[in-house]
Formats: sequence, structure tokens, C-alpha cells
Amino acid sequence: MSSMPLPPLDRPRLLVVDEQPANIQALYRTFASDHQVFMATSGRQALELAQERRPDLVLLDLDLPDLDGFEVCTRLQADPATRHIPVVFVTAHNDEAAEARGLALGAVDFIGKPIRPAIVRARVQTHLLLKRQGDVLRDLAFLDGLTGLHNRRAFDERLAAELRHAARDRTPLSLVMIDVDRFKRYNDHYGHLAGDDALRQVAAALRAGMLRPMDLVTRFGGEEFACVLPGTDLPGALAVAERLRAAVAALRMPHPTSEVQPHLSISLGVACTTQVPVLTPQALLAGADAALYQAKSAGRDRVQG
Ligand code: GH3
Ligand code: MG
Ligand code: MG
Ligand code: MG
Repeated sequence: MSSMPLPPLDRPRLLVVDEQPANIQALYRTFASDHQVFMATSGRQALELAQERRPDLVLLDLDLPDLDGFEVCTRLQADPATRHIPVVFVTAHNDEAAEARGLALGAVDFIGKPIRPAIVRARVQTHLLLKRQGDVLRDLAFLDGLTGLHNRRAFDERLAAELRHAARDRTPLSLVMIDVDRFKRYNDHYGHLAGDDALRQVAAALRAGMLRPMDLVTRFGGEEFACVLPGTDLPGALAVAERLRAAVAALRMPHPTSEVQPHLSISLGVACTTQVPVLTPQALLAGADAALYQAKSAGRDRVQG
């Protein structure tokens, strides 16, 4: 387990939830030197901070002035955004029934009060390590092995979520479909391994060309890529697409058997929610696909809206 490579560790983020200042102080003293500690004195405040701060672990008392700890744990588990945050109950109710209930609700541990700091620390370290390993595995499931870009699964989830936001906030959202030109000939000429390497270079250029953190570039499949651009109207998306086209052209990767250019090129199709009759992933994909087909027919190495 400890041999699994993990990304560098920021200071782990802990949310301490307890109504009593003395208890909060004790846990704060236990962790503050090498953890980032957020504190809540009620159940509602705990839920808010869990949303805003995305802690790596929650230390949760049962006795709270509003929602009890069981209820807070239940709500954290019910929300996809907080479901993966481990919950450790820290409580004076250390009887068998309470402990069984807490664990049944999905808590990873149940620690009695008064706390023994060294023991709480050791247990929390173990749960933080497990949490990080889970995060890494979840991330891997959404990454493409060849290029390191996000994969089709990530694309599908993100597009659906961003379309819901776009519908709710009445903001535009654009989709860019990208296809490498005459890539079969590239493979035929240079071999499949060189083709793989070319796809990695195209992917890196696309990633570098996406400037806003909310934009997503994915490997859609094969030699096709797709970008989700939240909050972007058609003119904005056309500008992004043209920048991506130019970035790949600027790699000047020789492609002598392409009649399009002497170097590797891409064609791009753009669709925006403002153009489609219904706000569904299918409608947006169909629009971007149709535009891509036009870009291909019109000579490739170009953007079509
Ligand atoms: P067009 O300009 O019409 O897109 O021509 P094309 O040759 O790119 O189109 P086509 O869809 O016929 O061929 C796509 C090629 O991409 C075929 C396939 O061998 C290649 N390809 C797809 N995925 C990979 C991959 O992971 N690695 C490599 N090396 N080649 C791939
Ligand atoms: Mg293709
Ligand atoms: Mg094709
Ligand atoms: Mg192609």
C-alpha cells in the first residue's frame, strides 16, 4: 500500500466540529502544527464549511446544537461533492450502539472522549493516507493513459454537469470537437508508435492552449479530442478553436503524405448552446460533429462554427 506513488502532499485539511470550545482547542492543538484546521460549532456550519473548504477529513462530535452528528454524517454521505470525505466521530457517547450506528452511516472511525492526542493523530494519519489513495485511484479512472488528458468518461460527466449549470444560470456553453487530419496516413508512413507519440504532442499543445482553469480538454477517443468551454459564447469558442489549430500547426510535425499541409494539422468543429434546439449533450455533440464534418469537407486544417 505504501509503495503506491502519490502526488506531493499539501498540508492536510481537517474540519473539526464540536460545540465545546475546550474540545475544539484540544483537537486544534493536536493538529495545527502540520494540518490546516477549520472549526465549526454547529451542524449547519459544518455542512457549509465542508462544501466551501473541501476538507480531507472531518472530526465530528455527536452533540451539536442543531443537527446531531449522525445527521451531519448522513448529509455529507448523501452529497456527491462531500461523499468522499472521511468522517471520524469523536464523542463522549462511546457506547456500542452509538458506535455501531456511526460506522453504519459510513464513518471510518469512532473515537471516545476524552481524546488521547497521540492516538487520535495516528488514526487520522491512517485515514488521510487512505483518502489520498482513493483520490488518486478516482483521478486515474478519469485520465487517458496515452496522453494524460482527461478521458471520455470525464468528458461525459463534465459536459452533463456544465450543461445543467448553463441551463440554470442561463449562460452559454461551447463544445469544440477536434480531429487530426489524415492521421491514418501518418500511421501508415511513420508507424503506430510514432503515431502515438504524435498524439501525445498534439494533446500537450491542446492542453497548453486552453487558458482558463474551468475549460476542459479531453481525449474523446482515437485521434479525436473534445473541449468543454463553460461560459463561452460562439465567437469566444471560435477564437479558442483557432488558437488550438494554430498551436498544433506551430508544432511543425512533418506529415509528408498529407495533402493538407506538409505538417500535421487538425480540423475543429464548434457548437454553442445558443445554437442548439435543446440543451442536451447529444444535441451539442451533433452540432459540433456536423461543424467538424464541414471543416473536413472544406479542406481540413480549419475551424468551422
Ligand atoms: P481525416 O482527415 O478524414 O480525419 O482522416 P483520418 O485518416 O484521420 O481519419 P480516419 O478516421 O480514417 O483515421 C483515423 C486514424 O487514427 C485511424 C487510426 O489508425 C488512427 N488512430 C486512432 N487512435 C490511434 C491511437 O491511439 N494511436 C495511433 N497511433 N493511431 C490512432
Ligand atoms: Mg477521426
Ligand atoms: Mg476521420
Ligand atoms: Mg482524422
